[in-house]
Amino acid sequence: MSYSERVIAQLAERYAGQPEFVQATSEVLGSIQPALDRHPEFEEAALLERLVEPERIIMFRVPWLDDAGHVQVNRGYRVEFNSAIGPYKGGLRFHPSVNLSILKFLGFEQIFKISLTGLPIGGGKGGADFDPKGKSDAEVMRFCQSFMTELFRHIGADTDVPAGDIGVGGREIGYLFGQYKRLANRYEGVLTGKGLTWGGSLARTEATGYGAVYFASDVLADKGESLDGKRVNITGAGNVATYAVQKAEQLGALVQTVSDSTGWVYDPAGIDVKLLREVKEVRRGRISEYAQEREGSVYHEGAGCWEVPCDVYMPCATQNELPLEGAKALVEAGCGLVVEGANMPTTLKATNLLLEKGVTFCPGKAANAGGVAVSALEMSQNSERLQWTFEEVDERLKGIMKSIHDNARDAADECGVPGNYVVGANVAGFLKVADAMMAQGIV
Ligand code: NDP
Ligand code: 2IT
Repeated sequence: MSYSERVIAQLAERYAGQPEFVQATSEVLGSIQPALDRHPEFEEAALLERLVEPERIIMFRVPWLDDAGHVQVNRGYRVEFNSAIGPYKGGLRFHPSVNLSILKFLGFEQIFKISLTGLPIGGGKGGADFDPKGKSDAEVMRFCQSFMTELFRHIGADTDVPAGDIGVGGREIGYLFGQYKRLANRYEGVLTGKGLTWGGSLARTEATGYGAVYFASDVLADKGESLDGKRVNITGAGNVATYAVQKAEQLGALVQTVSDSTGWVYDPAGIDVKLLREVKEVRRGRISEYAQEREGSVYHEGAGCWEVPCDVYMPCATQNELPLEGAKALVEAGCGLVVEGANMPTTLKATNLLLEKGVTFCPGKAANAGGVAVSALEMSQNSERLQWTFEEVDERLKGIMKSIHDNARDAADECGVPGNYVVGANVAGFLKVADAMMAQGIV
């Protein structure tokens, strides 16, 4: 048994109750053996055994009062996974499905994603099993204040810098920041994704979606192609999906689909971003409202964006949303490129099928790194108390995505698996963290 296989087996046994965490760790460890072969010293230092255990996990009670005056209680978490290359950094997710398995998988992915950006930050993730859907602004505010009342003692601009993720956008970051400032009596860049009048960075809202599309463009450019005229299917209708749609359309693509947790929309004329933002960002409505208001578009219940033939598929909603049957449909319809905007949206079986059939597959830890990269740029702007222009941030984002792409491509070549961005991203991300951990001793 190889070193990575042994650690994967230990994890599967120890964390049998944490399937998403086992999935994410198996995917990474299962692809870095070529790098481990070149570095036998890693095994002697039990590097993988240390890498898969979070440095610290904080779990706490979040009590709050709903509008009817009833007491509600949720579970809050922060997984401070790895600080080898900088302060913990990663989003907060508010969704009823949140549990330790999901946050550990997200925190683990975050370590390598951040390493790939080349920026000096570490990996973490947090959140709560709170559902912001259907709650009033006042309820969301009371929840955020209670959540931060515990979290504030564990975070800081040089310690741990949370941001948004599913269910946490500008509104939630505002309430969280307000409560942090009140408790800590410090105005510092402790959260990213802040509003533009109080320390936020231009282009942070757009960064993840734009970055994923820049990554797709970089992959296509290597093949002498571009997004111009390509049929693109996007899933999700939140922060990542919306700005992926916008950038893909700006680059000449026809974006045919978007979705939410209730259903999906096919719009043969191309998704109207203005209407999408009105329905999702302003009204916080359902995607079915888009279809009701947009002539020629069709609404379907459930999941199924893969049913519409496309050239490029970009899952931008949530983990394991693209199952094997979806991957089969994509292959049969001739889709050549899958770019993950979400974290681990493709199941392991679906990923393996796509790779086997020669579909170019870009894993989230490379393709969606634009969000956290611009978060790190927001931290830089906060430190120097300046705000850069949209164009400056966007140019840096493009440059970072290109360098992630090139590093992942080159690492895949070095491992003898050209075009395999899964191996390339995992190896390139891993080696930098491993080097830092080795230098810092057994900690
Ligand atoms: P949002 O909350 O803005 O949007 C999430 C979207 O995904 C919504 O359309 C939501 O539908 C859908 N969704 C959520 N959960 C499920 C589910 N269980 N089944 C089906 N659909 C679901 O989140 P983001 O756009 O910020 O995040 C999307 C993905 O991108 C996540 O995987 C996140 O981790 C990842 N990501 C986000 C980054 C960021 O900067 N925001 C950075 C990098 C990655 P509904 O409204 O019906 O719940
Ligand atoms: O998954 C992610 O990279 C995010 N949710 C963004 C994290 C961040 O710190 O901006």
